[in-house]
Amino acid sequence: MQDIFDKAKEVQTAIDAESPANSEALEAFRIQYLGAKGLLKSLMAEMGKVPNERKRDYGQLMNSLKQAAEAKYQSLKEAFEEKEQSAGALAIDLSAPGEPVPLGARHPVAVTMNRIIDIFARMGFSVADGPEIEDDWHNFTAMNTPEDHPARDMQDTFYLVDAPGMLLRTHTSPVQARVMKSRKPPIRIIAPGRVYRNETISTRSHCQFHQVEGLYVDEGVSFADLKQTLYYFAQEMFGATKIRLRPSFFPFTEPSAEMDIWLGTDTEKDYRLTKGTGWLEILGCGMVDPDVLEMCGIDSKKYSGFAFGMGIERQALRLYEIGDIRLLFENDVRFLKQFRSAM
Ligand code: 2NM
Repeated sequence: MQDIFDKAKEVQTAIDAESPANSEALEAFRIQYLGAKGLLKSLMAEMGKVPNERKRDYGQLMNSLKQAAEAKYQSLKEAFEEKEQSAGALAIDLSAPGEPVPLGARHPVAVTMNRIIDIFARMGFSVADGPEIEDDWHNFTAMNTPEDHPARDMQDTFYLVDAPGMLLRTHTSPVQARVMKSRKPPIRIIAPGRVYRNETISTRSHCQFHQVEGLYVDEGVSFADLKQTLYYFAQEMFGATKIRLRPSFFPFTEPSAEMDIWLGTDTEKDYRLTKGTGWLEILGCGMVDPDVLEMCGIDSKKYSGFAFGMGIERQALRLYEIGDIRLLFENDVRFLKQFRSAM
């Protein structure tokens, strides 16, 4: 009888003496004393042998043993967990190379556009923009485009089915129309942006592309101003030494011209690009038709202006020597990341 109490007291001494040094030792401690086959369970099983008048004492002894073991287990467990966590934090190797964060790159069309904007900004042009969903008046009527002009055809222009008279702008000229209507000269703006045309002639052609158009309206603006402004642009943009203006036609300008830059035929590339002429076509331009000025609320007796327009994709292809326009719109990062250093 006394044996059982002695045994329990021994276990109590043992528990008090235990000091597991790590979580593995603590787990061994838990199994040894508190486990399903542990010492406390087997001591409890001895209860039957205890005489009735001492059962109460034995029960109390068992309770205090259990509490002591559990308290020791809990407090050490928390201590070890805390220690492991802070050890884990210190285990980070600060000298290890970081995960690379892939840097984005500007799209070649955006870079080209920004270069054009930058050059005209140096000559006092500011950027204007407007809606891509336009009305027929701003896109065509104000631009002097007759009702029967092929550009107005359903085949060429995307009209909005649910909004009669609305369309996707086919050029950025409606931006110029909006600026002329809302501001007084002097007006010196460029309108860069996305335009839409239904060009299903071949798989290489696109329904969506980018344009930059420019407009200068003031008293006494002349064709000489047009020529010098575009010559400066050609020098800055392409390093061109010579330009030429060939007569052309646009409904919104009179006279109208195409501007070519001189590349020469010295290299095979330039020979091929210029079809042996040495001249490469860059943009269209002209003096704004007085009818256009009047439709946009500008007195054509007092003011005159010049305007020009160019497609961006073609310039981007040439500047970056990209062989196929479709590459610009496939969003393949293997292609795009090649322009990572572009501005
Ligand atoms: C071009 C060519 C020539 C042009 C004209 C106008 C406006 F609004 F003043 F009438 N904006 N853009 C223009 C003139 C555009 O693109 C080839």
